[in-house]
Amino acid sequence: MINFEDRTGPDLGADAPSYPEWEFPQWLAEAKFGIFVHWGLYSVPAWAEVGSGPTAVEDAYRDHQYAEWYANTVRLEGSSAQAYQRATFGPGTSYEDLADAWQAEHFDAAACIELFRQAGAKYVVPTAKHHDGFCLWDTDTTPFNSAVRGPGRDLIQEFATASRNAGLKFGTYFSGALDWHVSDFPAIASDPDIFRLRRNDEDFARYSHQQARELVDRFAPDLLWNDIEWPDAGKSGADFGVAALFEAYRAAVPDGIVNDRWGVPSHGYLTREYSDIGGLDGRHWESCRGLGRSFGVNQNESDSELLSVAELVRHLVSVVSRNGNFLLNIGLSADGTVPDAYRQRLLGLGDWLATNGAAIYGTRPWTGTLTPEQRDHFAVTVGPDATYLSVTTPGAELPPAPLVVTGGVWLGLSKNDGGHGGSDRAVVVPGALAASPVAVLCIPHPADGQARA
Ligand code: FUL
Repeated sequence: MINFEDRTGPDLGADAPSYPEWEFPQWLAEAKFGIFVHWGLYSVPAWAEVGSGPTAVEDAYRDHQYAEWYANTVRLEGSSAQAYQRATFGPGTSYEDLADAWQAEHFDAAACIELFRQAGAKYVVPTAKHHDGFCLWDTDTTPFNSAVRGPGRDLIQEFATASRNAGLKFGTYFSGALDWHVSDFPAIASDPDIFRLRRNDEDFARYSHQQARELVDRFAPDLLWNDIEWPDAGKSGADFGVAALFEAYRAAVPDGIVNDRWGVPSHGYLTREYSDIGGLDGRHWESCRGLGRSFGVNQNESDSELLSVAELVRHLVSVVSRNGNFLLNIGLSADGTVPDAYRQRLLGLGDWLATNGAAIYGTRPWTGTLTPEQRDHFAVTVGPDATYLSVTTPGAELPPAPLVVTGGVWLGLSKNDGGHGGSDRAVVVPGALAASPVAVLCIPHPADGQARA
């Protein structure tokens, strides 16, 4: 998995531009949970392999599990996606021909955002342009966009308006340095290929800059979620560079924020995809993943391959307890609807958050000590008035054995110390917690109002 914070671009020495210091905005620190939306031409085939375990990198791309990578996967000789494309759409039909087959006929942005709001999300980040180069807004830069082809609508405008009407923050995903529409290069077959084969020239840097500026100028996104870095020619101080884009963005959205995938030495916050940041080192980060193993909807994924509601909740509390946000991806069907299996998970998570949201929103991580074993079973978050202990034991809703937590924060709870003694300890006994998908123990802070962690 690529860690983008390690990729800071060419050493430009004295010519390196200066970048703003990013402050993680209060709204995002409090939000904790957002919805990523991957939706595009790839939602028409909605097809990818469903993997069953680790695969060698060189094979992983031919059998890519990300349905949004379909345009690349079909170009890899011998891939099953290529066979599927020929069998389904006929020999000679290209990926880009699918632009006219994508109708989005049942897409109702307000209904879709209302579902995300019910799930408890506080921000929404749809793909404005993924690696296939198809733009979901009415851009002046290319006719390869959803207002001209396929749906005939400015989908990003619809998402932005609906999100803000529902009181949710709105961000945009943008594939900064990978665009298969404007670039004619061999199919990507490995992680190193991504950076070796992408375009880095000035023309392309100008193109990316113009598109990203349109997003900033037209939608003022609260969050700019860039992917696969930026073309190298745009990492200088040129007026079409990242630094100039950041400056314009700062001016347009003073409390906006960027992620870490720009390939320059400036990271708003760190991202992790299907992986986690283990310890607590005070940095803000965001975990993103789909319900299954793909971001784009994948017809080959069955219900049993998706996270259950309990697993979703466990992931959320675990990430939040380690200073992270959770950006849960929902792939929309080509017609613009949310698949039923996803809807069911979203509503289940929303039910849990409606009861237990105090353990999530506006909290900060507990800085006391849990042993590694305790960490396997519990996540602890601290709100203004109480500390929350969520039971995250996989496969079981209750801790397998009594747990003693030390550190003073449990003072208010030490009624049942199970013989362990000590007024600064609480013992949580199996059965003491109610088993809803993930049980939460609320430990009010002492009346003096002092948070204890
Ligand atoms: C990755 C992309 O290649 C995936 O398709 C997806 O968009 C994910 C969030 O970022 O880098």
